[in-house]
Amino acid sequence: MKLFFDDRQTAHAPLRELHNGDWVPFAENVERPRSIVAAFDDWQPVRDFGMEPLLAVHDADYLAFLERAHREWIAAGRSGDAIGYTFPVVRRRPLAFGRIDADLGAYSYDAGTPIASGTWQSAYWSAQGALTALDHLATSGDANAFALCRPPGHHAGRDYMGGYCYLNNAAIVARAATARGLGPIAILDIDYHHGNGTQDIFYADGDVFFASIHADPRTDYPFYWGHADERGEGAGEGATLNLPLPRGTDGAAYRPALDAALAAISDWGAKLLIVSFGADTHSSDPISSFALERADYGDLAKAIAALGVPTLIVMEGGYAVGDLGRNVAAFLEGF
Ligand code: OKP
Ligand code: ZN
Repeated sequence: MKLFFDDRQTAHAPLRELHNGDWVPFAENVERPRSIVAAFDDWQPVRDFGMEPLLAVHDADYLAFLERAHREWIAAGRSGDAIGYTFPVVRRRPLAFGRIDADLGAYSYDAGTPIASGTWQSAYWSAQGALTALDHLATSGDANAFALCRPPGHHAGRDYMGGYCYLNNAAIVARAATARGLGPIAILDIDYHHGNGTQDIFYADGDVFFASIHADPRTDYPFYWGHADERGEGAGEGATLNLPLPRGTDGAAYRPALDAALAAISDWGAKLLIVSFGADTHSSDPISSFALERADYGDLAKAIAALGVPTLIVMEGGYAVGDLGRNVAAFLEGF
């Protein structure tokens, strides 16, 4: 399987995040991609597909904000990472008056997604890596490809960041694939956390099927999305499938949910599968509470590969940096 990564994805290095009312080291750190890079010998270069595929998913105003936000933070006399503190969740109006603290709140739904000096550069190349992997899949005849996306993407929506995510890599490649006539497309999100940004982008869209297996949002981030009764709306009614599982879920308990998601994807008639893969389902993950083991990842991959559908894997979470590279390798080797 061909693997795609660009070193500019390590420019993003926020120092800390707000966690349970205190400052802690930023969990989505550069040791993550380094651990995954070290687990494989051969990486392919990332190509630049420009802004157009990003604009097919995200608002132009939001992208412009991401690009300038850290410069404005510094211009306002601040140091360190840009983090908002006021979130206009009540009757938000599209006000724009150039105040960095107002913009940080308007374009995010949490305070755990800081913007550092290298954030835009890394998010941009993370998305380009996914697009390069898609291009490879579409032109090589290979059955699968892997984009080491970092920062991750599945919590980012059309005009908001959140959950360590800025650009929704899975959504960007799904739209690009649809534009290339590679559909019908299904996205299978097997990160520990619900992919609320991806779900939101395609919620009323009948062209892309979204299935997610994740920790029950009644106990886990992002709380407000990912409940089993969320099934899509309008033209997208029935094209969203949420399979929440309790804390403590191990490989055996995970498997029926995976089989249900794969059956739904097969029924949908998907011709291209995008997997949002998070290794934060592992028993050793410091911020998550499932109990999958390394050997389980090979089994999941084999079940996914048995669909017989070309598959593009994009990296989402996974924070046990000591195990991360080997866990990702176990998953990819299963294909
Ligand atoms: C991103 B991905 C405070 C809580 C914030 C956010 C979790 C984001 C997970 N530290 N936690 O889905 O792995
Ligand atoms: Zn996650």
